[in-house]
Amino acid sequence: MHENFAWWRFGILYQIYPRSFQDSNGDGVGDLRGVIERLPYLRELGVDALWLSPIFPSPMEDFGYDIADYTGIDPVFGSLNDFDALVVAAHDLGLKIVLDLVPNHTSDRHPWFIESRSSRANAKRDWYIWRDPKGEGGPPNNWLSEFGGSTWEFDADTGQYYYHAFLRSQPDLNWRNHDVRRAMHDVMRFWLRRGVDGFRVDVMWHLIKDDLLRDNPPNPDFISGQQPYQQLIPLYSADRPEVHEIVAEMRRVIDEFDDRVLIGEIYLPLDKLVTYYGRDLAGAHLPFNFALISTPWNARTIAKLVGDYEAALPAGAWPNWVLGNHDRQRIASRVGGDQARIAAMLLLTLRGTPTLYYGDEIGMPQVEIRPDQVRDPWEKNVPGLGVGRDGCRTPMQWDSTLYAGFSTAAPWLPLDRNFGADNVAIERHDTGSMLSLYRALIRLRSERPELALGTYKLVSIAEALLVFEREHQDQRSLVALNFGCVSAEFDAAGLHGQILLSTFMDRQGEAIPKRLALRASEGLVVGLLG
Ligand code: TEU
Repeated sequence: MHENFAWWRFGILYQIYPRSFQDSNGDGVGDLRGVIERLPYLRELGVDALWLSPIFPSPMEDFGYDIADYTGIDPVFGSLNDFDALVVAAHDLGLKIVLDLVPNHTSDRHPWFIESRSSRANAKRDWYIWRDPKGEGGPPNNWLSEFGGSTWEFDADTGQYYYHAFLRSQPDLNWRNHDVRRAMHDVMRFWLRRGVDGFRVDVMWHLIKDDLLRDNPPNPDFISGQQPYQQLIPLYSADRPEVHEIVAEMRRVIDEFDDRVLIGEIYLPLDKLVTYYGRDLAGAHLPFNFALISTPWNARTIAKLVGDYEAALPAGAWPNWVLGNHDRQRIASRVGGDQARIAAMLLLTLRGTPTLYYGDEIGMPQVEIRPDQVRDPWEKNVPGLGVGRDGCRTPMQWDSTLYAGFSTAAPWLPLDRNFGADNVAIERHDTGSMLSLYRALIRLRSERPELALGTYKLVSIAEALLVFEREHQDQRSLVALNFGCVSAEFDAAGLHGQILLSTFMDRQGEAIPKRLALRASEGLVVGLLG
């Protein structure tokens, strides 16, 4: 299919954190058979593609982001047969499957690393980043791990340090080594041949490091109380110029197959982020745009963000937007209930592919985790700084039964205490619920091509009211979002049309008057005539 019409442009991605979506075998942890059981729900919701966080064999020290075998399935999730069954069942329903590729690091139990650390002379020694101690001893440079502490771990048996950007049990692969590249390309082909529709590539901007391993400079803006990692600017340890060659090579593997997508997980400022589309757009199709997650929630900053992003995009590059993921605070808790509805309307009416995080469509909150319930290794390494990610990874709330319909056993992470009221079974029958809003937005987006594919134009920002327009082949929609907690008005003189959707689900069909009034925290999509 020609890329201008590719599914990942007009479609909607839905991220599943497999440990927490649906347990089918009563061990309190979600699995692939569980995902299969819930496919009809996803179909009904109206999303187009599922991205699964890692499901490969893993000691689970970072819950699957520490992989011990790239071409298997961890028994906690099922088997390769279950995976094949999932691909068939999803495709039968018209849903695509995107896998998580974690090429930056393996688990320290991966056979490649076990070989690599066995001796300096081992053929796989150079597959990881090994260095002698500096001077009298001590780590080779000052780089810090994202998860706390040094990035260098000393291996007494061979007298050298190895590099790990994350946990010490997650040694980084050496992407300067071409055998590593070839091996990872073969991993990609293995899954692409099995029918997967693409990859989300973990920490894409970390893949290659400075060849001279120069020290990172201190961060002059560091404030005590921030995560220790932020003491330095990761100038030499990430986002190196050579990374683009690696991404382009991955893209060539993707292009060996029809209609597949390459998505990059990249936390960088917009100007750097957009370089990951690659020269001549031969890089990632969608470098994830996480800016909505970190931008202060008000009309002005959001309008500026959208404008800056639109302006930064290279010609022909397709935008995308993300509101949440398994690493960040849930949107419902960050902005509050009614503003989470504004966020939903924004996500699904901006120009670009939206990614939904499981549970956000029912308004799941950041769940409070007691110290004795903490599972996240990052929180365990640097406690008390608020980095814990367990609260956004809690079990999906399906119904009001003992374990929320997620499992027949106590789940691996606690359920939110309000799950009895906030769940799929209840919200499905409530025409004013968050779930009904998401479904209506998704339906509208599929019915109105301007919402999926049209141009974006800022119309006005007045106080807390953001208004923009989307247009495609003479069909236009106006989106008005009230970020404030008082009512607001928009001068609609000369405009004709009707309300297609309110975030409160109650004004559909109203003709628009000369002055369009919005309640506190209300968002509207208006279909314009003429
Ligand atoms: O996440 C990387 C990540 O989210 C952060 O470490 C990020 O670098 C930082 O917040 C930037 O501000 C990916 C996965 O999503 C995460 O779950 C893994 O733990 C991590 O990589 C290691 O694989």
